[in-house]
Amino acid sequence: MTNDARPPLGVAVIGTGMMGADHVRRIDEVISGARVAAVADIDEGRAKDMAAGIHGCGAYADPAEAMAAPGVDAVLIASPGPAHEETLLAALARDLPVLCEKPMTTGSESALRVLEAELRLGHRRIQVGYMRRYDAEYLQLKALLDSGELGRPLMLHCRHRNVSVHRYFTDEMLINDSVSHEFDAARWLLGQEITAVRVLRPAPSGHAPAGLSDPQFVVFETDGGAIVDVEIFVNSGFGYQVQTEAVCERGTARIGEAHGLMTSTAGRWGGAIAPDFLARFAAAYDREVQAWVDATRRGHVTGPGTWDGYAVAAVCEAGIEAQRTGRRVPVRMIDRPAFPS
Ligand code: ISE
Repeated sequence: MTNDARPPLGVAVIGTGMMGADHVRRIDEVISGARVAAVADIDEGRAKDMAAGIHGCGAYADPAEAMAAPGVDAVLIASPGPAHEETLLAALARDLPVLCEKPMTTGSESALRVLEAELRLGHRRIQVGYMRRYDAEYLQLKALLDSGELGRPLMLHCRHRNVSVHRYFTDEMLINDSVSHEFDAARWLLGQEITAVRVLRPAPSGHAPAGLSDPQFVVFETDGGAIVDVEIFVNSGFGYQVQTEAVCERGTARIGEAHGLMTSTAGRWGGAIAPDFLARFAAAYDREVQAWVDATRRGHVTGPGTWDGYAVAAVCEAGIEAQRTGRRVPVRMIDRPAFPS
């Protein structure tokens, strides 16, 4: 509880699928300083069902109507990626602060249009939902690397494993939906931009759906001379694991080992592996949305922004070309513009 006398931030949540519904619950039940003022979903019935349980919450099929609804001060976008550009541009036209789930948009050209619209507005408005930046272990690793205690980071070894994905999951989605997290996290951890990407593919697992090459091994270079490798395995079958090891000049550091409760019984020892990203990153999502609400109420944007959304989109494009051609593909992106704070 806080003694904050200011009215809560009224949030319009756009998209009430798995992620949107989780954020509605989070704003309604977990975090402070905000309330769900409106929800929008292409399936209006679903929006109505969600709004029914929340005092003073309107339900809409059209995101623009939800953004214009009474009491809306800010927008959380959790609709499918292809719908993001239109909603983001509409939010900027209304000068509303936004937290947008990744991907910011699908493709670097549309990401650039959003970035330029924000630059024209003259102040930052958009935060992109790269929640790993709010995970306690990622924050510890970032602080350690920034402190210089281990010397210069030379390499990151990353593993990203899901239990399973739906059968329509494609090779491109493996880059855009999954490895995009490591693209952002590596840029943030190292404070460097990614310059080239390569993708290697072992013979696919027998559990991979037809047409999907799973697992894959993505290797990328940065402008600071570091190398990052990512094993992406989206049908691992056993749990959700996200791990990173940083190899530095004077030592190494690892996160994501999930040393929670350990039991020893019946001749075995062990713990549990999270089933999915909502469970594994629950605290990170809570911290992310709380930080966004707090910063927004102070009139700031503090998290990853449109430059990060654009840079990751450009790296994803190089990654998809590398997947298709088997070659090392340089990342093509504009120079970073001067951003208003
Ligand atoms: C999903 O879209 C996510 O964002 C998850 O964090 C990631 O682990 C998963 O592979 C993606 O499909």
